[in-house]
Amino acid sequence: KAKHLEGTIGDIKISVYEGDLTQVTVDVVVNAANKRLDHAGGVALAISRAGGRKIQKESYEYVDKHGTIPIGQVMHTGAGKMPCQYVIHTVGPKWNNHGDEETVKAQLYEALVNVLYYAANRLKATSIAIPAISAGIYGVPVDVCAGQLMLATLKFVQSPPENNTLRDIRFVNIDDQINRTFVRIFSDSL
Ligand code: AR6
Repeated sequence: KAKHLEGTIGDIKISVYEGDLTQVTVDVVVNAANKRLDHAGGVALAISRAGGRKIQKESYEYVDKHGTIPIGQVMHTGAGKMPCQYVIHTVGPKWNNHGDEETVKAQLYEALVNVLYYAANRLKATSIAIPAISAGIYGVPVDVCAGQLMLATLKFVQSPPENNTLRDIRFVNIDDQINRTFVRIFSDSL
């Protein structure tokens, strides 16, 4: 089965591949955070370690000043020592806390829609790398996650903001099985 997928919709390239998000050379890397921006596990810990102390420090300063981040919302920090410029932190839903599958799906969709418009409008980013938000510790089934992230990407590429800068959207998964599921789900639309 394929491990790499690439397609173009309008003038935006979308790709899915296996890799370490902390090593990708893009403008923005997305973090699957919790509402306190406590980067203690999963991809959040990997990003926090790779970037250095600055990322956790800026994150706590933000929460001290503005409070916790609601599910589906976003903020950004610098990227420290990573090759990217910025980290957009978003809070995905937990699979078990809700019981309502449709709510979880809507929240995951909303999270990535917010990430993509924020990257384009606020950060004027040209490229972005995205993990399987909520599909690790938060327990959302990988196919459900991939489906919602695909729908959010389609929403963005079909109605990009005015003067859109974002041309390169990547889904980067460190886990081979998760990556293969993303390739399978995204191949329906790419
Ligand atoms: N590069 C790419 N993907 C990665 C990497 C990496 N370096 N490391 C892990 N993944 P998770 P969540 C994948 O658990 O479910 C944290 O503690 C991993 O295989 O990081 O949204 C936060 O602080 C999985 O597919 O995010 C929150 O408390 C995906 O990243 C909580 O976990 C997401 O898994 C958020 O849980």
